[in-house]
Amino acid sequence: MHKSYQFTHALCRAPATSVTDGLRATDQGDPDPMAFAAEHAAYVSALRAAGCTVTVLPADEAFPDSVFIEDPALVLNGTAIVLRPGAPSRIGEAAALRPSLIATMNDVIDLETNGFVDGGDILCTDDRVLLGLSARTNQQGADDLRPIVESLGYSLDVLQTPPEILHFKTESSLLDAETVLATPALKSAGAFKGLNVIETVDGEEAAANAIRVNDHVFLSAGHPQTAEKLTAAGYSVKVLNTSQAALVDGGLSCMSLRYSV
Ligand code: CIR
Repeated sequence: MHKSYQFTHALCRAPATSVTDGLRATDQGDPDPMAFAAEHAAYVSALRAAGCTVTVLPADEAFPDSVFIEDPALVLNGTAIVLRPGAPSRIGEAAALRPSLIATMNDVIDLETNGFVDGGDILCTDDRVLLGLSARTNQQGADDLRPIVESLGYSLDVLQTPPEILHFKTESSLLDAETVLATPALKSAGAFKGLNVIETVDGEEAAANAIRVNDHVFLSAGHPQTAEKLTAAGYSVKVLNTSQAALVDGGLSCMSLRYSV
């Protein structure tokens, strides 16, 4: 059992109509809530088709970015760690999510810190947690997360995400127990020691926010050469539309917490 990509369950949150106020680095227009809902429903269907029992929490209008449920929590071995998101408008998402984590996970641990950690900055293998420092995740958060991660049987590597990248996993994802998909920029930052790296094709950097779910790699649409590269490497690629999420800097990994109980 590869706990880093084999999952029985996933937890999602329906997009709020307030997602039109979602954070973004560059404004390319607001997402359309109806189109986002359809995109999200297709994503949930794909998780179910890949073998996950999916719980979809109701939209939380108080938090425009709450569809990106990966950021306020991390799940390791069925234990949820309630994180402390680094964007002021998102910090309250952790407390809002906590009761649902208690209802669904084996155990819940609170990250007690004055620092910050976003789940989007964390990539897990079967026994390693790679944490990228970013505008959302700082050293204090990393230091306070360390004992929790180690108590759950993982090592923690703290890395520096290049400043132009929102989250560590904006530009990387796990493909199997030893292999990641990453942009050349993140690879050359030296983040993936001990792992094989497949690079996204030039111009297709946004493909790096993929997810491996059981037998499939979910890849966002519009990246045909990277899809071909992954198929040639033996992965079963499932292409999903993420055009609405992309307008607010979100992608495939951000929209679920994948876990096994
Ligand atoms: C944000 O800026 O926080 C959201 N608009 C996007 C979060 C994407 N999450 C992720 O990469 N894990």
